Amino acid sequence: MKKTEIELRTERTEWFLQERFGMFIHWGLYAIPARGEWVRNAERTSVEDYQPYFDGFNPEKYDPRVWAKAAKAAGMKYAVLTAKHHDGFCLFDSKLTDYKSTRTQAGRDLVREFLEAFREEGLKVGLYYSLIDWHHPDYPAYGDKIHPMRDNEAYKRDPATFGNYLDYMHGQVRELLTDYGKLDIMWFDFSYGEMKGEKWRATELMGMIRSLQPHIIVDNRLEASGEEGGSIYTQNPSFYAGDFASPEQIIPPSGVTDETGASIPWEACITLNNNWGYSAADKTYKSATTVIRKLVECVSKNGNLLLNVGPNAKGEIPAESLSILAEVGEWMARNGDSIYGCGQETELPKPEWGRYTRKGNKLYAHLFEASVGPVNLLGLAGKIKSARLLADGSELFVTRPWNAAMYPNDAYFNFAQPDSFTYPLPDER
Ligand code: FUL
Repeated sequence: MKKTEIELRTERTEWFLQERFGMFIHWGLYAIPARGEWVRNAERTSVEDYQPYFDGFNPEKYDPRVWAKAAKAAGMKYAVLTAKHHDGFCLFDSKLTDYKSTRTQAGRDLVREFLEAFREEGLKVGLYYSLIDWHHPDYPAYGDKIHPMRDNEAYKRDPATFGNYLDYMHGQVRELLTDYGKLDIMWFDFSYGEMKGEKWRATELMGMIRSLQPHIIVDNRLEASGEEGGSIYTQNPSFYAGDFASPEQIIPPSGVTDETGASIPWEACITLNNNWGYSAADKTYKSATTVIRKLVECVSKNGNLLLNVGPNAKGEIPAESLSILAEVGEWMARNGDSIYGCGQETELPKPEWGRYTRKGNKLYAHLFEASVGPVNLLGLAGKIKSARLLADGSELFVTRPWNAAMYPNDAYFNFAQPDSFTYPLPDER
């Protein structure tokens, strides 16, 4: 029998739901001005005034093997690089444009090198591709509410020529899916207002993608609009609605579900500071603890975390980011069992001290604070076979509350160190 779209999606996303943690990489010409990836739009820079960044692009320190090692050491299992962001600059050797890294001083196909290096480390690989293109002459007069580039001559042209842009965009996606081996994720960005779905010729595009790389998973932004931040899964099972929802800078309060309440694959993409692209001045880095808690929170709601780094103009991931990743990696090395292959615990009340993640009959308790008293395990009385500290395997003493008569269903333990614990439950429920 022919498989349904939902069944196919379930098959395609199986690895994705296991692996849970990936690296997002925003890199391009905007690393030179170092004021974030929207700089050209935010500062209303003309094509001509942006040209020096193309002319001066020479990331001598670019060694994606270093990036891949940092991602792997952080416990990440996949990575997504911006093959083209909104400024239109291509980090790959597209035959359809000269606005590409191979025509800069770098003279390198940055995407190809990224893919090779990350595959070499055993990571899955994805490419981000911007539907928006501020450089292409036929990228249109639509959408000026979101990116008012009207001062630019290119944006005053007849929108009828938009078809040329769509041919170009489809052609580049074809190149990426044909010339670069097996890709695991295609990450489109983004739809807005009326500009969604068939305005991108999405059915045709998805048809091509599925015929070239049937296993690839695609985000939902060919359809979910920018006003929604791509956050809202459209609940439309039409096949270009994508394989996973892509909430941005937010972890949805109760995960992402379809109209029946069933969990839908989702991935929160979150920055390490306040920018996607490199920003020299932005030092608002999250602590490793914050990052770990966000990861735990995502998994506790059946989601993934795609954590962003913005390499600089030389091609280096900022030192601040590297040190956070290293710290996250130390935690993952000890506690990764509570992340990989884990998902939501659906039956117990949400604990007041942190979060649960769950894998089969194992329940992982993530304490977000040092306990100064009993750690209450609501609803777990009589259900815990054994409890152990995940980091070193030592046993934890679980008992009934002193006022057990008042709380017949609950258990608790006393412990002073926040970390992850594992509780194998008596049987698979
Ligand atoms: C947004 C883009 O506009 C940002 O620059 C970034 O790429 C983020 C992941 O998606 O919609």
